[in-house]
Amino acid sequence: MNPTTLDLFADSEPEQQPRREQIGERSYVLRGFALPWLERLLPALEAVLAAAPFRHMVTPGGFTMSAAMSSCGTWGWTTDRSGYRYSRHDPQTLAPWPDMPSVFFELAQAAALEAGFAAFVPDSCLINRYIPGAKMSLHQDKDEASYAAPIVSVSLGLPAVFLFGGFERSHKSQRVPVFHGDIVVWGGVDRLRYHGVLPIKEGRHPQMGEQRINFTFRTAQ
Ligand code: MD3
Ligand code: FE
Repeated sequence: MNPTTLDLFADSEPEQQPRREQIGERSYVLRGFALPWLERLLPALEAVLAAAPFRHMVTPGGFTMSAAMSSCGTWGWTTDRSGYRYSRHDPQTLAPWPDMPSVFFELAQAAALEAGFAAFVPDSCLINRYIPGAKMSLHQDKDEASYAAPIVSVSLGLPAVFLFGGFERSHKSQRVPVFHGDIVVWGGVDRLRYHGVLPIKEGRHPQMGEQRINFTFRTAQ
């Protein structure tokens, strides 16, 4: 290689992984999208959890969910023996759910835009905490008043494998690994796809410790 050829490569960047992976017609994984936001996101998460601590909720069938949950925003998703619903109040404290921190809202809106969904206005953020062994069985998100808005999911801490299924529970699922800082966005024709989370493997994340935290942003009303 002569010096002229070297100069052509002098300011080239190392090869980069694609930052946006399409997993469905209108579903994307945005790798590492949340990382630059964490410095603002984590203190805001602490404040929400101080007002609305994680708790385990019970399904209508009487099973205790393995993921612990909290919420912020106008509407919090809850479940108990009488069913799944969105509520303005935390059933444990009887107080309104904490306001959605502006950094949560801005991150969710920026991620939706990156995936082609303009003007996403989430009014609900469900916060799920998984310890090793915790999982979420295959389900559809169907408790919202409209399915026009996308859903934005932010993963922090230990890695997980998402099951990304079809429109019937029996359809074969893709397995999509997600890591600290990744965001998954889906909407449009993919809005009602079955999905779930395989049991979290043992491990310790350097910043988040022995847990995975997921934010699920939705427009409930
Ligand atoms: C659907 N939580 O709380 S969404 C839920 O990791 C929930 O805690 C997940 O499902 C969690 O209702 C985050 C997972 C997900 C990922 C990709 C999908 C759902 C999807 C793609 C299409 C449809
Ligand atoms: Fe879901």
